[in-house]
Amino acid sequence: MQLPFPLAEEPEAIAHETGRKLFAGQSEFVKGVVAMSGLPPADRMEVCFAGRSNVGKSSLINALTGTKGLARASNTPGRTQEINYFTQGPELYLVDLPGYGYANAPLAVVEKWQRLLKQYLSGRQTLRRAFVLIDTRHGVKKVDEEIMKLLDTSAVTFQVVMTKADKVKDKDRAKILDQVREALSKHPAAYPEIVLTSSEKGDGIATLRSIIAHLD
Ligand SMILES: Nc1nc2c(ncn2[C@@H]2O[C@H](COP(=O)(O)OP(=O)(O)O)[C@@H](O)[C@H]2O)c(=O)[nH]1
Ligand SMILES: [Mg+2]
Repeated sequence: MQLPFPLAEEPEAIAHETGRKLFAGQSEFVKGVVAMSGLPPADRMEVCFAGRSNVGKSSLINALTGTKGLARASNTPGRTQEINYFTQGPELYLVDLPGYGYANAPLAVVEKWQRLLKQYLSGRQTLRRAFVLIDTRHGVKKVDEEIMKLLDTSAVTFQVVMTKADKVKDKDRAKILDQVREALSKHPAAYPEIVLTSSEKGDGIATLRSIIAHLD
């Protein structure tokens, strides 16, 4: 019997090549968006990345695009509350959502970006999938639950990407994965497959590229 929410398998040669090709194109920072009116034209497909601050989101975007320092723009103070757009070749936008879980952010700031996030997730026609990043050391936290609920109500399919897999010993990983699976089982918008990655070692990067390249 197959466990629910299995780990994504490495792509076969052809699928691997499709992913490689898509990400061989150039990546550039386009803009940081603070309101729906600032979104670039919806002229290509896009995927977005969400996760708690420090989960490894910038590192993952850099690893996917093979562009060191690309997503650093989104780390500069003042950029953290923006929806940051990157091109990946001419056919794809990679969208870096604001990191959540800053315990000390003022309520007004939190509410403002939650409103924008809600509008974005439910209103962006070309958004194909959201990737929710979860730290392999920590599993799903309460703030992750909140974004998953938001994705459920926005009817945007989301897929969990485990980050920093290199920091967790094989024997400890199974327990965390089970906690994640348990959490995902409560979310109708969860895609039934988990991607295990390490931006540091490159694990799972080709898999994620291939997954993105095969979204329709
Ligand atoms: N060991 C390890 N560290 C990572 C990995 N990904 C990110 N980090 C580290 O985690 C910290 C936060 O990463 P960053 O990408 O800036 O997180 P963000 O706040 O989610 O954008 C940095 O010190 C990274 O070097 C990984 O795959 N393995
Ligand atoms: Mg970042």
